[in-house]
Amino acid sequence: MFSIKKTTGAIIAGTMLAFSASTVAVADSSSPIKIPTHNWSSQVVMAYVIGGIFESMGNNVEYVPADSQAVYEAIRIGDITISHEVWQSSFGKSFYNAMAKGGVIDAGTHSAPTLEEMGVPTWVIDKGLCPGLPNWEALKNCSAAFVTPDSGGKGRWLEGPQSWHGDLMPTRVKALGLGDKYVVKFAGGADALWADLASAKKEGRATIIFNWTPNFTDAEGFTFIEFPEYTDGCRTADGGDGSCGSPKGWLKKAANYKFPKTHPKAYTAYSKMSFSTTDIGQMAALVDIDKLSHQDAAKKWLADHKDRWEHYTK
Ligand code: TMO
Repeated sequence: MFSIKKTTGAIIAGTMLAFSASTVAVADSSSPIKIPTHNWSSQVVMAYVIGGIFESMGNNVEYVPADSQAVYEAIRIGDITISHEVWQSSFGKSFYNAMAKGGVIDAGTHSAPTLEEMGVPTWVIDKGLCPGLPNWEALKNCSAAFVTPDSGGKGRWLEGPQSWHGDLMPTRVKALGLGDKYVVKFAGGADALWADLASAKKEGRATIIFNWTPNFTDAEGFTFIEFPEYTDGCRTADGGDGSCGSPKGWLKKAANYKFPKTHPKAYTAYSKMSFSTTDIGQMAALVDIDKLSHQDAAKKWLADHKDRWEHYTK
């Protein structure tokens, strides 16, 4: 529109100044918006998707590999600008702890509901390898079906990397009275979960793994085990005995509190961004099924789904 600098005349300039301070958007800072990357596919692809959206608006971005729990403190102190996949079950506590200290803001919620839970490929149920699933109590009678060479004769729960949510699952196994029958093993990375799904299918072997939705596995048939319902405070970290499942949760977006001031246009777009179960499943599948790199997956997703994001930039 106009800038204060181009305005001549002291009285007009004064009027303009008062007016522009509250109503005319200032340009975004050219300093990079720092976006974290973690260790599961949709998060990394979405980092490049959101970075690509910011770049399309003229912003500079930088990608920072980060631990998925420590990232909230990094955002709080301004080392990282955003976290675009705040999964309630794994990260809700770290997010709210950082918010309570000051410096992190809630920038809204994606439309996708989430679940992060132990489960089985649906064919395990169809084949009757553990009758009574998905009710968790069925596990008491079929641990033998889940024995692996490294599980010491107990049924194995293949958990994700310990960085996601610490001892949540070993604690749950004990709290549910399953400790004599099951042992939790941590996967080195998400790829080890998908490799186990593939080999179990090939071998016709039952397996229990940690998984989540939205994910590429939504399309293939994966059934989450139904544990005793999550309630606020049921986990040991929140004072409970830990004998509960994961929440049917939200997926939020976090930001450093200065982001709306330093990059008002990018922040406005970010605050409007809302990805669906379909969007996020596609982002994961482009890497985990189609084997694209995260960057190429993001480029393809942005090119193929302009209708899903261009309106955020306007
Ligand atoms: C945070 N995660 C989606 C891996 O559960």
